[in-house]
Amino acid sequence: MSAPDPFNPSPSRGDRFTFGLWTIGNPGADPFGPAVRPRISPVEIVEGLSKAGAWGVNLHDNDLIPFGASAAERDAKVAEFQSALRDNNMVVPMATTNLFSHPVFRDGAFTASDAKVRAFAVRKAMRAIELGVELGAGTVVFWGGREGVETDAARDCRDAILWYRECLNFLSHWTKDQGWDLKFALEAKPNEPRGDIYLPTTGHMLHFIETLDLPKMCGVNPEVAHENMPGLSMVHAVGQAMEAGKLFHIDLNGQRIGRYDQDLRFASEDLKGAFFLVRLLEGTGGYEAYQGPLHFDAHAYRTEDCQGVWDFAAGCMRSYKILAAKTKAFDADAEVQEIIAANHVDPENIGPILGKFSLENRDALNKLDLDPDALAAQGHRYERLDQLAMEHIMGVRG
Ligand code: DIG
Ligand code: MN
Ligand code: MN
Repeated sequence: MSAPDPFNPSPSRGDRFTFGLWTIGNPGADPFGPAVRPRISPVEIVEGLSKAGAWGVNLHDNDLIPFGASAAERDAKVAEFQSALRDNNMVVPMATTNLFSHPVFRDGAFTASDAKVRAFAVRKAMRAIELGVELGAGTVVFWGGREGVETDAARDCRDAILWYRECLNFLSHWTKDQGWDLKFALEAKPNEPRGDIYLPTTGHMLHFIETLDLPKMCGVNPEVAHENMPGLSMVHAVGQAMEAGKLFHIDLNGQRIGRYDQDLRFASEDLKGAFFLVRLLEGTGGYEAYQGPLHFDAHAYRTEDCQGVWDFAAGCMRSYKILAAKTKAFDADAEVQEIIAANHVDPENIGPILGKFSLENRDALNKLDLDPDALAAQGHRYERLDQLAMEHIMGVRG
């Protein structure tokens, strides 16, 4: 008989948790060994996630429709999937295209040097977007897993960026021409499976979006593992995306810095990073909360059987909810508020002077009495503040 659960954050539809068919359906193969468990089918995934309290499922086209399937096979698969969604009160918030498995994409998809491959990739994406719309998806993610090189002798990276832009522009205009109000969310990753992947971080994607014909319909889909692999902060990537109004989707998982893309259970590695990420998403620190799907792009350890896969899914959602409660307590903690307030000071209302240049503000700035030695002597009590955060995370302060 297990001990009573001191924290029972059972997930529900209102939490907006989603998983990809490819995550729960991952049979545990890796580059060094074959599948270790049966592949859980899309219908069983819908049923199991609904029971577990998730809100929806996401998919690549080929997670549901085998590559090269006939129109009749496609329609039958879609019909079966749609009835499972209805029967289990589940939705499909996001759809994406597999532009990385088939050997046709061995030299890239939107950035392949062969224009025929780029055309094939765009056409495949169009079919996947049609599938997404049919399933009710509002967001289309683009992860360019093969958009890269092992040798820069292959092509000038400026050609690759130009072709990437052309393909996304074509798809954006086509989507608008279809009358669909969809969001495109671009997902960055620095490498793997390519030696270097173009547009390797969320920051690169945020700039690239501004060079597109229809930047308003494009945002980002940052992934914890992909920002952490090169040692970058997911919190800062997501914060910058939110500040720009471009956090259209998010891939939550766990990752150890400097390793291959582990796609581990959410918060199972960098717990402190997960705490501050959840704080951003929940908006407990003051800014508006993220309203989109909370998607777990992760998979269970290869050691697991099918029950272990469901343990993995429950763990992702449970850890998110536990951290959400902890960030709420942290930001409601009077001592936390006191230390933060003591550092965010502007008794002489200098902010507006810096907020907008004018000759008047220039003169006001020059007149300010600023003593660098007095300012330098100021301590910030971040040791105590971070200890408070850690004690909330460790569960000794609540
Ligand atoms: C990998 O992180 C990628 C693919 O799984 C998928 O295209 C995308 C959607 O979340 N993430
Ligand atoms: Mn990943
Ligand atoms: Mn991802």
